[in-house]
Amino acid sequence: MTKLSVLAILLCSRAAAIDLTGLRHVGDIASFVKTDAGIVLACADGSEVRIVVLAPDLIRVRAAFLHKLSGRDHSWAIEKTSWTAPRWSLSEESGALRIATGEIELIMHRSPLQLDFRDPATHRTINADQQPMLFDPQSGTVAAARKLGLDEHFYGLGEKAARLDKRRGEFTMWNSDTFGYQEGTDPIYQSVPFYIGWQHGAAYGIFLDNSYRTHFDFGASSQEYAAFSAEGGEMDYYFFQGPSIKKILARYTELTGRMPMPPMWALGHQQSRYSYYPDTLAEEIVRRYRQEDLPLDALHLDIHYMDGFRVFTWNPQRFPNPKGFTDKLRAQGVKVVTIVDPGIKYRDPGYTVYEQGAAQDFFLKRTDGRPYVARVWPGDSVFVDYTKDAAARWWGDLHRAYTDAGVAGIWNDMNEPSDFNDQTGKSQMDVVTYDGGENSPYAKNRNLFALNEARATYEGLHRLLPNQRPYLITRAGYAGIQRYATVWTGDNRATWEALAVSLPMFMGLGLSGEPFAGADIGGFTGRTDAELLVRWYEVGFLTPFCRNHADMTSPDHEPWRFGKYYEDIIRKYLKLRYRLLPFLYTALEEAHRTGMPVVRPLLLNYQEDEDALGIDDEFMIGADLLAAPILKADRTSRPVYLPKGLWFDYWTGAAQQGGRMVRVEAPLETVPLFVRGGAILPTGPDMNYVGEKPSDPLRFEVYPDSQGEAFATLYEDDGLTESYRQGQFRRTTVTLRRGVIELSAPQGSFDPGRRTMVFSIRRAAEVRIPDDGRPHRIPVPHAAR
Ligand code: MIG
Repeated sequence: MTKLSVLAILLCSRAAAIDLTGLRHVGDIASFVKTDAGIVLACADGSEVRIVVLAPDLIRVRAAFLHKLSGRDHSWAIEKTSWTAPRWSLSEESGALRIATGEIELIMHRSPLQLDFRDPATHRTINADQQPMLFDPQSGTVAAARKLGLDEHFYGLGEKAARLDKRRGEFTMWNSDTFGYQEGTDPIYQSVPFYIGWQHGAAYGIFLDNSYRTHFDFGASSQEYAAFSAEGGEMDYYFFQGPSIKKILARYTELTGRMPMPPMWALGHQQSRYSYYPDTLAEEIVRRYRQEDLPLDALHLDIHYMDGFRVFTWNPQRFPNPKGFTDKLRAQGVKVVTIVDPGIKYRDPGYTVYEQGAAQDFFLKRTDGRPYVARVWPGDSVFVDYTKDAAARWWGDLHRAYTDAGVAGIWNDMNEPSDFNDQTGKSQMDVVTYDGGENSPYAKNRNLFALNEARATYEGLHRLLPNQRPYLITRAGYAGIQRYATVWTGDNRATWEALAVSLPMFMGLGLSGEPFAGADIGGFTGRTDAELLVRWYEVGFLTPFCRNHADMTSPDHEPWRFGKYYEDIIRKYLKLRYRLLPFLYTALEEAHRTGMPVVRPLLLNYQEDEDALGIDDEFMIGADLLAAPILKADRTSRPVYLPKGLWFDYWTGAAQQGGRMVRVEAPLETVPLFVRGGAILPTGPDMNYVGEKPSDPLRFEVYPDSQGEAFATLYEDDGLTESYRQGQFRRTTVTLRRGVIELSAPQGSFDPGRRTMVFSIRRAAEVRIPDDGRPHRIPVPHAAR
């Protein structure tokens, strides 16, 4: 490649800063009408702005320019559409209207029309328009520019190959198949136009619910404003008042939905490659796992299991007996996940999937009525219009081909949708989506394609396997994807840089409502080496999705490929993951119930700590475990920032005070891990797959804080069915106070069976009691100090 073409590629992958010049400002407020839940502003230029108060800390702003808002108010992202309006008031001031809830004061300046979100107690601005909203009647662009604080920082935006703090960055949302992406490649697979602004310890959130190509500029083009824009559709955003990020996340996930509990085995270790076939080779991989005493819960079949890449088929030579194959694996505790791409082979005589879909008019078409024929693995292919209910249902039901064969999970790839003919989408702009009768343009629906595919798949799996939790993993998505699918970060590289950027990617996803994520361990494309693979596992053993995967042309990198020395270290971490499952599963249930992510930036747990703001080479699991992995070659120590409070080195048990940087030794076999003083980690026995053994003994590792106190909850359920929604779970709380451990009577009706509970208190002797479902007070022999 010439230097010039390398430069051209770099330039292309840079998002364009938002240029506000040439855009028109919305007109002044001419009149207004109060409604039940807000007000409608009629502007001098015919524009309409509708303000809706949804909750004391949540206000929606919708605007159409030069005309009124359209009647249909629908978004595929939104789960909760009906809110009970909180107490709020409307008043008129000189030159402005004022809405006040208990938590937000919104000043609407009349001329020019600018919105100013304030704290009702202090009347200080939280976030405000820097100029009136903007639009371009020709191109359809809509935009807003907000005053940029000198000390303002930005987080979120879902899956971005960028650092955690996005200040001075510029980002685009346009679902894209970005093989081998690197830090700075933008956009990539998913679009989640939601961000959190932080200033002086206080946070607010903005969700621009517009699925057109959107742009975010956090001070890249101006030191005066942060801007967001969309290349079409309405201005439609939600303003979330914090000041706590956790509170914003709780509201955001109330609005767009939370992750349902996946089966517990989804937390197990998974193995993939492009591709394992035939069946005997796949079986050999599993046999090797068991022989090597390495944990494994799932094996992924990539595209070569299919007959000519036709989705919902099996290659009769490679997998002559799919059910027999999945049974064989299941007997060893291994579940099979099959890849399902959206491209359906076009005009393929005898391929019933194509024939049925064509006969029922289920495929996407262009405005002139011709089918949209894309080029993907099967060659010429068509895509389903998942916004048609009947088509979505048909697609979901097609998964019988897998569930009948004992397949336990579905992996949705290529759903940007990727089209080898044109990855930019430019030549697809005339593709029409039904979209509730709107027949909306491709520009609006590309970013929604994967969300609707995932919805159809999730609902289909639910119908096919009633009362079982669907397990679905997707590459692309839009806000709300967490309601249906878990995610992985696509085609990363086998490089240290890719490992390093995966941390802020997980944290950004977590701060955007997507708690179940992971990256291809070892790196997808390129050649990993032993050291990189081991260090990758030292991150991956803690992420909800923990899967080793490799490209077709990449050398094998299963855990044993580099010899015993490295394999032993990987085994150590996989075993630790399985012992930590009670802790990880409890964190996952918290994410399901509250929207708090499993993988967290320090910032989330220590929001007011300015020193934690930009840290994205460390992460926390829930509130209690801090990991500071090695992200560079040849390093055997690193500085670690520990937030204020007492911290225990997980390996040595040594306690030290945080609020400072410490240097920590980290030879290849050691990832620096710290437990927060005051935490209790529930752990279980060694296992090679979820459910191999009962959680017996259940061991609580108690790390007292400087007052000698600690607290934890443990969540358990059957790990497989939907019965947890009917109260069949068990929540146990454990408290250490004044030298006594108090064990609550568990909540919920799930019965884990007889077992022993062990309490091991740092610097004290162990105590064992039977778990008889009753509350207990257990004196600690030598109270920890
Ligand atoms: O362009 O199915 O991200 O995980 O192995 C390759 C083959 C298509 C991309 C996925 C990758 C998968 C691969 N797919």
